[in-house]
Amino acid sequence: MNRRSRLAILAATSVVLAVPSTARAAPKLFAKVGPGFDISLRTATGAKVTKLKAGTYTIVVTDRSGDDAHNFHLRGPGVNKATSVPFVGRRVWTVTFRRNATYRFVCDPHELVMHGSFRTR
Ligand SMILES: [Cu+2]
Repeated sequence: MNRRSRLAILAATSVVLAVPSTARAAPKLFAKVGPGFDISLRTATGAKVTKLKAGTYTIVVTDRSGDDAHNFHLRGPGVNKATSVPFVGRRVWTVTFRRNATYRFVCDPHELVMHGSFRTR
């Protein structure tokens, strides 16, 4: 094997190694607002999110507020995403939570009674 083909093999190997062998889909969280004055963020098993590992998550937002005029607004370091108040339906967000931070979710028109938060580590 000459030097050039050895280099070509090395280059090809590097490209393969650059792709993580354990690439996984981002964990899913489920955000809900409405009907009524309920707002929540839960894991796939239905547990309320109070603590979370920093990282990238897929958030499935279900906004069923309709005539009650609610929205779902998630904010914190590096994150600021919201549905609009008239919106009814489903949105899928990809968000990255930083370490050692507090994230809050609220319904903007009723922030005092419709809110929640969690910490990351
Ligand atoms: Cu509201």
